[in-house]
Amino acid sequence: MGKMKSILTIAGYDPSSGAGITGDMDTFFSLGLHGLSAPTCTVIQGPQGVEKVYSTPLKYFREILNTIGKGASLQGVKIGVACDEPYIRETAAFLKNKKGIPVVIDTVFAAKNGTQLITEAGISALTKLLFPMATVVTPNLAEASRLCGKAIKTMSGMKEAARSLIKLGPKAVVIKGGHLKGSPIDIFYDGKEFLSWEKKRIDREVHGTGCAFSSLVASFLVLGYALKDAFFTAEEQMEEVLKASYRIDKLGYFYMSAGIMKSAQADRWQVIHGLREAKERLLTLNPVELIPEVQMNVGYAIEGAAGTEDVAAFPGRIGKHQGKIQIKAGPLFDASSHVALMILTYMRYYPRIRACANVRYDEAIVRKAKTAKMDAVFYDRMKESASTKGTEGRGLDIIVERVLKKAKRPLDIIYDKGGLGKEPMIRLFAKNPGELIQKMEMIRP
Ligand code: PXL
Repeated sequence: MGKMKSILTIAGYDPSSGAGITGDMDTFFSLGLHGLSAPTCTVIQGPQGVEKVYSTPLKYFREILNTIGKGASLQGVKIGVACDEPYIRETAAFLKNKKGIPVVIDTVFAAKNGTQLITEAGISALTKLLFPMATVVTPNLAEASRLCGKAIKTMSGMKEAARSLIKLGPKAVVIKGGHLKGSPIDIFYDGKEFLSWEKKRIDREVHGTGCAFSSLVASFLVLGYALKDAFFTAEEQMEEVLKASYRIDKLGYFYMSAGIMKSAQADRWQVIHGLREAKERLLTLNPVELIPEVQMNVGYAIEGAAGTEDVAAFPGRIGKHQGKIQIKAGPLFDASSHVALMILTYMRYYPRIRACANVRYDEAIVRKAKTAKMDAVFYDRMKESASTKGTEGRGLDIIVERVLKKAKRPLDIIYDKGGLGKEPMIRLFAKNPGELIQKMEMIRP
């Protein structure tokens, strides 16, 4: 793999993984950067907010910086909660030996509930010692107001603040206007031009947004983006991650994670990719003998699927025409309720088994499966009570449920010989579509 780019966050430790170091790591790793950290303090908190703050013994903090400074070649630094003057002095000394790499300072002064996260002496040391070394500083309206000594409430006030903050030494200033009346707008100023980004207002309190934004800016700078591009790209990415924010308890703040968001996106791609490969294999192998009257479908669910929206299949199903397998469209998510419900039911018992296809019933096919040592269990639909027949899709997952519950082991095949007005059917299960197709080849008459 070669050498990985590394970025250091000097910030507070949030045990709930929303803000600070734990949040910053999530951002760094999600963008393919290796994250290192030096905690200035531990902020005791959960989704209900900050309770207490304990600063890191200065000696520990110094030793962490010394060791990291000697051992790792860093490509960027992000600073969050700076805590107090001594930590800022150590940080400034550390940065003196790291000239030329981007330094993003998120001026964190207080938590949402008002708990102070930096001392007055700290604020003054931050601006005097660290602002001149900064590539970007990212105050919100309250922090910019505190730094400029007057309340900022309007866009022209924000611009005036940016002009005065740039004089303190950073190459660029981003003022976050999330609490502006009317549209929330962030502005960027590099001493030459103003840029702005109008944000979408969201109706939830998300913890750690400031940390995530500044980590994104720092990460994009490490990745080689120009200042303006880092600003815009961080804003775009924030919008995405905020949309995917979630709660970790019934009440309290929402959390956000670029890592979780990206892993979900990657999972969905992997599922689509698996089904595309299956589609190619099916077209090549052309197992028309396995297509039932009602046609076939092949479904594949993401890890931890919660509903049919997490299961992909082929819309309009897989049929045959003039001796050839015909796949009309897809794969797509939420494209089949039958196969999807069977997979979701199966996954409640065996979460690793995420693929299913329905196959034409034939005694010879079941015999071949058994000869190949597949575990096939018969379900008698004739014995079904009227109450479970219900709608088509529902019946099938109840079959899966009943058979697995009784079998107490994962099965390759659950089949039935039909019922009133129901075509007999074989349901084939596997970990993934590749394994599913292998099984189809094994049972093909
Ligand atoms: O969101 C500001 C912030 C930053 N860093 C840490 C925090 C908080 C707020 O709680 O705990 C460590």
